[in-house]
Formats: sequence, C-alpha cells, structure tokens
Amino acid sequence: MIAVQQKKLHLHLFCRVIDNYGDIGVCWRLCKLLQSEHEINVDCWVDDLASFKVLCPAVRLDLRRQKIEGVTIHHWTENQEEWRQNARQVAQADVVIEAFACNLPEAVIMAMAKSERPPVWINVEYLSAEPWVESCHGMLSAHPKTGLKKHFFFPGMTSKTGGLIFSRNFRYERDAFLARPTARSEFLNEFGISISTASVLVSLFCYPEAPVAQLLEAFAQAGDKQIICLLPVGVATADVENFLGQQIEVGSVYQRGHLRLHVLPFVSQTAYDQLLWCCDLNFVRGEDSFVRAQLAGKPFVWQIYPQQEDAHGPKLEAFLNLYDAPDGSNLRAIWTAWNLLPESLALSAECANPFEKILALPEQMQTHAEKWAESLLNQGDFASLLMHFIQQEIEKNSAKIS
Ligand code: TRH
Repeated sequence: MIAVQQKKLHLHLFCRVIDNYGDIGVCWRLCKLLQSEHEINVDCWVDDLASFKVLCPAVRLDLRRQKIEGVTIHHWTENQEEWRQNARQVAQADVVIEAFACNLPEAVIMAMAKSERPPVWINVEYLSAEPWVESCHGMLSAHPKTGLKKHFFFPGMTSKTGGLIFSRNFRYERDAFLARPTARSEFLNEFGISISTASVLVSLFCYPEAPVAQLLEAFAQAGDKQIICLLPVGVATADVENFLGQQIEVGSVYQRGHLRLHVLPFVSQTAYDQLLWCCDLNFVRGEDSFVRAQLAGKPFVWQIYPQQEDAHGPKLEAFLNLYDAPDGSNLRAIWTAWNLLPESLALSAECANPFEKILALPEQMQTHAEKWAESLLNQGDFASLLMHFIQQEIEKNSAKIS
C-alpha cells in the first residue's frame, strides 16, 4: 500500500502589539503549538519586535525575517512597496489569521481576493466570559469590498467556544512538577528564595492602577503568617517603592512586618507557568497570565485590562458568574476591590476590608481552582479546536472548487 503524504498546511498569522506584550504573548504561544503539535508551516508577522523580545529574548531587532523555534517571524512594517511584493505569497497560504481584529494589510486582502483558492481567513478574538461569545463563535462575515469570507474564532471557558491555549502535555508536566516534593524549592532556589512550610507564597503581576499599597499593607500586618511576595521587575514599581520608602531592584529582598518581598527578573513563559504552580495565590492580569493562572489550578486574583468608563466591569462580572466561587470566599468582594470597580463600595458592607480576607483564599479556593482547571483541560485546547475548524473550511472550499 502506498502511503499518501499529506501536504503540510501553510499559515500566516498577523499580530499588532498595541502598547503591551500581552497580545504577542497569546500569539506566540499559538504559533509555537500550531508548528510543533499540528505540523503547520507558520509565518508570524509582528509590528513591534522590541515588545516581542521581552517575551522571547532570541528575537533579533535588526532582522526583517528570522526563524525561532521553527516559526518564521517577520517584522510587519507599513512599507507599502514591500507589501506589494509580499502580498501574493501570503495569499497563497492555506490559512491567514488576523489576531484580535488587527486588520490585514490592504494589499494582502486584494491579493487574496484575486486568488483562485483564497486562504481560510480567521479572526482570532480576545478572551471573554460574556454569554454572547458562544453565539458569535465561528460566525461568518463577508468583507465589504471583496466579499471574502472571514470567520470569528473565540477562545473561551465553555464547550461552545474555542477553549484555551495549552499544549498536549500540559497536564502531565504540571502534575509531575506538583508531585515532585523538591520541585518548588529547586525552582525558588534559582532565584535565591528559601521558604518555610508556614509561609504563604504569592506572585504579584498587575497593572499600575491596582491598589498595591493597600495589599502590601495587609500582607505586612498579616497575623501569624509570613507572606512571601514575588514581584516581577517593572511591575507596580512606583507603588511598591512608595510603600517601602526605597528604590527596588531585581534580585533584592525587602522586609516589612510579616511581608517579605522578592523582586524577580522577567522569566520565560515556561518558567512563568512553574512560578504560578509554585505559589499558593497568584495575582494575574490581562489575558494570557489570567489563562495560565486558571490552568495552574491555584487560587488567583485577576486584574482585568482596564477600559474607559469601567467597560471592563461587565466582563469581570461575566467571569465571576461562570467561575461560581464557593459561598463565603469573599472572592467577588476581593476582585471588585482589586479592580477598583464601583461595585466594591456596595460590597464593602459584606466585607469591610477585602484585602484582609485575601489570605484566606488559598485555603478556601484551592479545591475549586483544581476542579475549574480540570474542566478547562477537558474541553480541549484552542489550537486543536482551531485546526479542526480550519480543516472543515478547507474541505468545504475544495468541494466547491472540484
Ligand atoms: O501584558 P498584558 O497586560 O496583556 C494584555 C492583554 O493581552 C490584553 O488582552 C491586551 O489588550 C493588552 O495586553 C494590551 O498581560 P498578559 O495578557 O497576562 O500577558 C503577559 C505575558 O507575559 C503572558 O504571556 C505571561 C508573560 N510573562 C512571562 O512570560 N514572564 C513573566 O515573568 C511575567 C510576569 C509574565
């Protein structure tokens, strides 16, 4: 019998980095998985290589094109002459992904419209727990000028969405790490951190708006526990320095009352996962660290990306409704206070100083966090669900042509 060799699919992904590295954080994870687990040839176009380099130090700022971990990375510039040359090559791909509605270059859309077999065009959307996401997942829209088909593909936390990004062996790696008695101390030792069993280990990744001083004060005053807080460099620096009354630097340790604060370097995405697995409680933000904290199966506090006029409030609320924390955990009061949402005033009647209650979360939320992670992992991973959707579209398009 002659084995039929399937042609490797070719995919181009476009990502604009607004003012942060979060969007490329999500896209880089996705590109690596599509390349390594689905055997796709992946070309990733990024407009801001410097932000990308924060996450992936191998990135070179002087190259227009480079290959890292099997993914071809291009510097996406506004040079229209270059686009006239590159557009045809992109239009010949099997799939084009536009991340977070970043708008493809006009020349690419025009080249796709001229192609006999245009690529499957997907817009990968931001993560949201709002109920409307389920009905918009997979939805089709026609490009107004060309009539080209574009599908919206949503990550999510329910079975009617595209799931979350994680590798096939994620569960195995996490569980093996958590089961190895020395894994935590070995990981922490690399940063010069030693802990006793009585201490509570907390990671703190947030936006500058978060009420960090209030939180650190609550940690410093914590009754009988020692709180070890791990702060990535560059996070909430002004607030932390004000609180400590001194400048902070990477690798240094600061003590105030029951609080011991370590300033960590920015670690790789793989090490950041391990950091989350080590901690009893994780403060996370935006999209990607929020997802990693959920998958870690550890209690967490989420600071959503702040938007004008508190537009992020309903999004936070939608997640809280889905997450359904056990009664008596004060999670809602703590999260709304951490996000400075107006509802926190109403909730303050129930929970006078939410930050004083934070240290109860590791115990109250651990079982729930494990179950939540399990349910997410059972829903299937984003890259696999996306590839299934793409294959179906390719088959439909081929059937139309033949
Ligand atoms: O950087 P962020 O604020 O990203 C956000 C969101 O993506 C949001 O949706 C978008 O609109 C906004 O940017 C502009 O936070 P996020 O999403 O958690 O991304 C941070 C990335 O950094 C994530 O991939 C985890 C990673 N990380 C490390 O790799 N090492 C570290 O030491 C730390 C602290 C983070």
